[in-house]
Amino acid sequence: MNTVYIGLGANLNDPTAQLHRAVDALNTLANSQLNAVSKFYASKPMGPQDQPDYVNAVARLETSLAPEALLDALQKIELEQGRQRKDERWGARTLDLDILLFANEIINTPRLVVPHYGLCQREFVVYPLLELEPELTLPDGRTLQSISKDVALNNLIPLN
Ligand code: ROI
Repeated sequence: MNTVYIGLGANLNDPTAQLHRAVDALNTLANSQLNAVSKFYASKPMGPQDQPDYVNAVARLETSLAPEALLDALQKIELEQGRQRKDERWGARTLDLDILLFANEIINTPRLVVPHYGLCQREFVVYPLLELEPELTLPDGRTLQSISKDVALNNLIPLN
């Protein structure tokens, strides 16, 4: 089994309900055990500002799925929750599930880059992850603590 962290985000169609549904779906994922979910956080949109605020969270999963099999499963959940893949980059979405970390692996394939490229810049990823894993060290040896010092909270607000 590998420990995996997944970023959850939504800003359309009742984002909090979308995240609850996604947590339910992660709970029933094959060959996997969901064992922690951060608080839900309200966050300001990164990218185009003419879209609603987001709700974000991070989940921790133990899984025996291979990385791309996990990606397939997450994309299936996104589609089941009405995600429409558009050409527009950084637009509003009903649900986004990102593999942030997969064990201590560094993955670079056409479909999957892990650690997730936004992991070290995005307050809505760094702080929920820090809530779950205050002692986390990334595959490159940096600590999440040290990374968080350079990431402004930017109005990130815990909702629960
Ligand atoms: N902004 C916030 N606050 N949260 C997200 O999950 C998020 N996801 C995205 C973009 C459009 C980059 N902005 C976001 O994909």
